[in-house]
Amino acid sequence: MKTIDPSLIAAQNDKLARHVHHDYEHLGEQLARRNIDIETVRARVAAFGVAIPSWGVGTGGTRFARFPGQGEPRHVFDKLQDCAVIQQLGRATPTVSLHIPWDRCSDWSELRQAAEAGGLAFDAMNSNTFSDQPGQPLSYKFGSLTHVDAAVREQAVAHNLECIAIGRKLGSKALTVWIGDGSNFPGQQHFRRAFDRYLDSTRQIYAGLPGDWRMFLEHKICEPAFYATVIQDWGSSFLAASALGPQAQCLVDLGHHAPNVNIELIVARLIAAGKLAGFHFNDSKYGDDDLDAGSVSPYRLFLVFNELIAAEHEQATGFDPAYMLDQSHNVTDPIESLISSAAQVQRTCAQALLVDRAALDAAQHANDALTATGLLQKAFQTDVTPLLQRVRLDAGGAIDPIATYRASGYRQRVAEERPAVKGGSGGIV
Ligand code: RM4
Ligand code: MN
Ligand code: MN
Repeated sequence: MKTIDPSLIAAQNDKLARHVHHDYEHLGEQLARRNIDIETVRARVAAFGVAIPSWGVGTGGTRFARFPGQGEPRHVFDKLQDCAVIQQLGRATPTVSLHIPWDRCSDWSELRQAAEAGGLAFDAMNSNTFSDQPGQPLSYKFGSLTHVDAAVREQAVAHNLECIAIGRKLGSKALTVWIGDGSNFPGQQHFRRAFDRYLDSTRQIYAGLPGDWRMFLEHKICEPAFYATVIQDWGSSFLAASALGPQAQCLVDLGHHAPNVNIELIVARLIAAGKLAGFHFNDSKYGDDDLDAGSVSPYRLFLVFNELIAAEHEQATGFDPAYMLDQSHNVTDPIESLISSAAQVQRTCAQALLVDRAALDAAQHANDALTATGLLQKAFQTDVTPLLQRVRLDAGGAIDPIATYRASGYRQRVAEERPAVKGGSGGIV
């Protein structure tokens, strides 16, 4: 697999390594004064990983248009190669989350080998019953797992079972189910019956889940159903996950909520119930904008991580969230966006590790709101850049991954090998 020449990474790192060690030492001293051991934080951050969505390495697009970039991946092998570059430089993305049928291929064992060669493994499998594929017998125009016609539901169930079968070949351990089912007009759909049909269909999928797999139910407030969506919020998702059983949990995509919804509170509730599956990280201003994680509201992301690190600290039962990015890159090189977004998520994890949990407990017990909130801000405002740089350097990545990527000429190289294909690989809408 042709990725970046390691000697280029080493040469780029050599220019910066001295400063990184110096800055790291300085940060270590500052943290020591706060009774924080930087080595402990570094080890935890080094173990943190977030999955790359295979669809994220292609240019996304909106409902209006898609403006493809140079060297777009033509198929899943190209996508894996791009993911390998992201991991090689950033060292925060050891896994890839596939989307079927966008990532269909004729030889899954070859794909597994390609992933291993690129230092990657497979995260959750994603099914797609929100669009019709060429040659598909029945349409999902009016729904899939909740369709009024049992034959359409059967087709959608079978597709999900096939995703599990593919995932087993790849070493995946989870299936993410997001459906666009719902209604665009009041009265169009019988709410309770549609939800019952969802339960009936997902029970059949759940029954096909291997014992060591999890099923992630992803909710979304609206789009494509703009009046009512069957699994529109964490409440519906939680009801379904509870009805299905312990292997079913609720996945939180940050963009799938109404503006201003307190997502960290939802996260806390799901943790308490042992039902937090994990995340699709992205950022938004208005809706499911799929902007780069932490690009608009980094403090909101921090508050989510504050809940996660608190749960880890308190050893909450059944707490094992899966982390994935889910973004649509329209105006940037997707590789650059994914490297920097993964680093942003990793940064936020590091910041949340700096919260003085004992002091926060004390402030909460004393009803000292200002001290409590100040403790969160203090952690959030700490510049952990040297720590992230050290983590990358130690793992063989690039201290400055974007600069190294640009210096490598990778995009220009693949542009020559990958001629532009009109209407190529699917993006996010
Ligand atoms: C949806 C949802 C799913 C993603 C699709 C492409 O809005 O976020 O997770 O697979 O977009
Ligand atoms: Mn998502
Ligand atoms: Mn989405």
